Parts: sequence; C-alpha cells; structure tokens
Amino acid sequence: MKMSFRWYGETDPVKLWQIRQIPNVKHVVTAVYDVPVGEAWPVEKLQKLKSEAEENGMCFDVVESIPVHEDIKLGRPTRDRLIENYCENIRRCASVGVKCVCYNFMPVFDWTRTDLNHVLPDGSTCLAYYQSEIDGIDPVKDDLSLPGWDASYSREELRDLILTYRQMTEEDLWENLAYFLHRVIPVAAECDVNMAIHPDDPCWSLFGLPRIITCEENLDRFLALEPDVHNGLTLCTGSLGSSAKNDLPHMAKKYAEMGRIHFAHLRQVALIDGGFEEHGHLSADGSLDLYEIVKSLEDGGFDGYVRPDHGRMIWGETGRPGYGLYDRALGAAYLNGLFEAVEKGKKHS
Ligand code: DNO
Repeated sequence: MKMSFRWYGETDPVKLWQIRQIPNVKHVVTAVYDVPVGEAWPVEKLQKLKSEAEENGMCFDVVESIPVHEDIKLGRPTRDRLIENYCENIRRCASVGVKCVCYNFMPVFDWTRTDLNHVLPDGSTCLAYYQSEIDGIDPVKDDLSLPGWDASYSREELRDLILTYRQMTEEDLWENLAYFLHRVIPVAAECDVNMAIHPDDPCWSLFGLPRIITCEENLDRFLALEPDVHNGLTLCTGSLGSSAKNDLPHMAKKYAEMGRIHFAHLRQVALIDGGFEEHGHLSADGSLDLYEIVKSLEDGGFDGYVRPDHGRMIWGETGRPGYGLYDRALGAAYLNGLFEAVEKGKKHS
C-alpha cells in the first residue's frame, strides 16, 4: 500500500512540511481548487502542485477530486463539452505524473453532516450525522450551509437544481453515469490513470435526490458498466460503513481481488440510533473492524493508495472540519501498524 494524505493547497492550515513528518506518508492527495467546475485546469497549476510536493520530499500522484459538473449528472446538452474538458483534465494530470483520480457522482451534495463539532466524552470533537435533523431540513426553502454543499450556487440556483433532480430517477442517473464513463474511461486507460469513484456519503438518498454508489449490488453494476480496470473504486469505509448492511471486509477482499480498488479512505464510523458519529480510527472506537478491513485488502492483493480519513479535532486544534493534522496523523500511524502487522503475519504463517 502507498500511504497518502489529503492536502487542500496553499490555503490549508496544515502544511506540507508537517505532512512529510508523518511516518510513511509519501504521497500528497490534492487538486486545483480555484478553477470553476467543468473548466480545464491550467498545466502550470498542476506543475506547481507537483514541485511543491517534491520540494517537501513527497510526490503528487493522486487527485481528489476532479469534480463532475452537475450538467453531466443531469444529462444536459452541455455535457459533451464538459466531458471533453474532464478528459482534458485527465490528460493534463497524467502529464505531471498523476496515477489516480478520485471523483464522485452525487447529485448536488457531496458528503453531508449535521454536526461538525460533536463533543465526545474525552473532550475531542467530531463530525456527526443525525437523520432526524436532515428530515427537518428542506433545502429548497431553508437557507443552510453544511460541508459538502457547493457554496458557489445562489439559493435560486440550488433550488432549481434540486427541483430538476427530483424529477430524475435512479435509472436516469445510471444512464448519465454510463454515458460519462463510456467517454472518460478510454482516455484514462490511454493515459494509464486509474479512476476511483467515491461512494455516496452517507450511502442513501438525501432530500429526495437519487444516489446510486451505495452498496455492493450497485458497485457491481458500476464496475460492469466499463470493465476496463481503470474504471475502479475508492473504498471509503466511512461512507459505505454508514449503512450496517454493507459488509466492508467482504467488499474489500472481493474488489481488491478484482484489481478494482485504486484508493482506500480508511476510517471509523460509530453507528448510533438514527445516524452516525466519526470517532477515532481504532476498531475499538466504532462499528467497523479496521483490522479485518486491512486484512481483507491485503488478502485481496491490494497495492493502491491509502489515506486516513476524517479526523477528530484534538489537542485544541482548529481548522477545516474533518481535515485537521493531529488526529489524521494518528490515523495514519495506526493504519501503518495494521498493514505492517498483517503483512508480517502473512509471511510468518
Ligand atoms: C470527504 C471526501 C469527499 C471526496 C469526494 C470525492 O471527506 O472524502 O468529499 O473527496 O466525494 O469526489
């Protein structure tokens, strides 16, 4: 496995020199954040990310994310130009050495939480999701801002977008995803860039909008849309693990054996009645058995990128929700230990 760490660029309070000091982190996961969704990224901006990573002793070979424009997900006539730009971005990323691109196909809302500062008994804070709060929100009427909500839309635009999606079925979204993949995967294959779709987080429909990257059955269907190995997954344990129906060790082994997991976001999620909280990474701290998941990845022959995922805020740190330095660094250290133990255990058995 290749240990990586997400970095939000120059505006990130976490600095590359700090990331470099986390044991075994050699890969920076980042993106161009200041170009509107759907436009091509200037190569100079990518080259700058590459040199910044290299100046700090790491490499830049994973992009998270190249966002997919809503018109593509909606199947609007403008999609062909936007898909061409998407392909151009893949080519440009490949030209600076990128090997893996993470993206998602969630209508409007990326990851969604209802509480960014849930206080845990030890005084740390974490992200949490309580379904009853979501049920009380009407995104068409209420003026709200949560992480994962694209703040670049005006309230009117957001309203129109949501109303349009509400006319769409899951089958329509599948069709638009297939159309997108059919054009993008051949380009990714030509550039040898692994595309890694991120599961929907949480993995069920929100506000009546369709969501499809949610469970084993749908991941099977997704992978069959384009059988080329470059059409792969980000195994995000927190997103898929938000539903107790998903058997993560089984899915990790199955998709690793198929060579279709290119990126793994490994973190804990503690399922509670009517939602979930994001406790520390350890198996003992939540509902997922991280040891079993790592073992399944290893048994399946996984050798892709790994990153710790959302961390709590600990030791008084403030910063980007879920993306502080300290707890994610603890997560990386823990994951390093699990991988080392599993790998050595296999050799000795
Ligand atoms: C949340 C992240 C997601 C992910 C996107 C990929 O913390 O894992 O926002 O980056 O869904 O496009």
